[in-house]
Amino acid sequence: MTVSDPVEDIVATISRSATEIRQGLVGRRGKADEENPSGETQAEADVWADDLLAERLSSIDGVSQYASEERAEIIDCDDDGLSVAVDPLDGSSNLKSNNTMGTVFGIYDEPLPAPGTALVAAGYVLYGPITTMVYARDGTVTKYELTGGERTVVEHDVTLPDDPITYGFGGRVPDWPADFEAYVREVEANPQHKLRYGGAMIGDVNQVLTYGGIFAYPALEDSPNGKLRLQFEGNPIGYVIEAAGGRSSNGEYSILEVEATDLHQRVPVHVGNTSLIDRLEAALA
Ligand code: FDP
Repeated sequence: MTVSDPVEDIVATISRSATEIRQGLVGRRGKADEENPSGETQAEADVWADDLLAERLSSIDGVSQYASEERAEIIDCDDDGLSVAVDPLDGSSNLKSNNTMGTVFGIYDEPLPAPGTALVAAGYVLYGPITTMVYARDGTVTKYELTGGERTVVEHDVTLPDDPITYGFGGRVPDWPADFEAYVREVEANPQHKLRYGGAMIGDVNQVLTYGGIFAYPALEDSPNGKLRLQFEGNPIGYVIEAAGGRSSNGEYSILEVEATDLHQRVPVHVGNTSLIDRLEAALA
């Protein structure tokens, strides 16, 4: 008898849906007439991918809640069990220019909003030249290629390379606080470091996971919590990077330790090699 594993059911559903989501982007690159709960204009594809994932994930046995960056309210399901938080199309501004985007997910064993310490698994799909999935569970990160509903392991036990290479920082430079800007100048001064910034968190984080380095969407002068959302972006990415041997930080301590007070709350996000995040926290102290 096979024992059901709701975490695996959720991940399998997202990986099967990813090929469809990718194909469904064609013809859905325009703007929807709506704003998301954070006040950003939604793309048609944002709304469509959210509806598709909401329907499929909320009907899985063992899922008690579905929440997404694209909808104000949590969907409460009949079952007791896990809460799934999704950013259906992270970096959807890149639809217009046809650049990389992704789907981010976090699976929590507490009702939302929940801290990152309640995550039991998290990961993301990257719609690059190849569709890949990176998924962390029990301290191990695995990378897959996704084709036509199939998920094939391409790397077991993914870890951050020891020598960091890439860096990418969001927000307008004039809006960066002075201590963060001074830290960036220090990172840039290292001749081994290269700028890689594509404007979709998930693409930029995937560069860091591949080459080592740091990605941040920091606190800004007029938005002290930055732009990215704790439940849908900060926590899942922090969980993946920490499982891969790196660190996450809100500028002071692990993102996973940040108190969750609101479903759509924002958090400054810094993730990458331990040496770079330790130095960042010292620079911002
Ligand atoms: P997008 O608005 O295109 O969905 O949180 C979403 C996000 O993209 C991140 O993926 C990305 O890192 C960031 O916003 C880019 O923000 P800017 O528009 O400020 O560059």
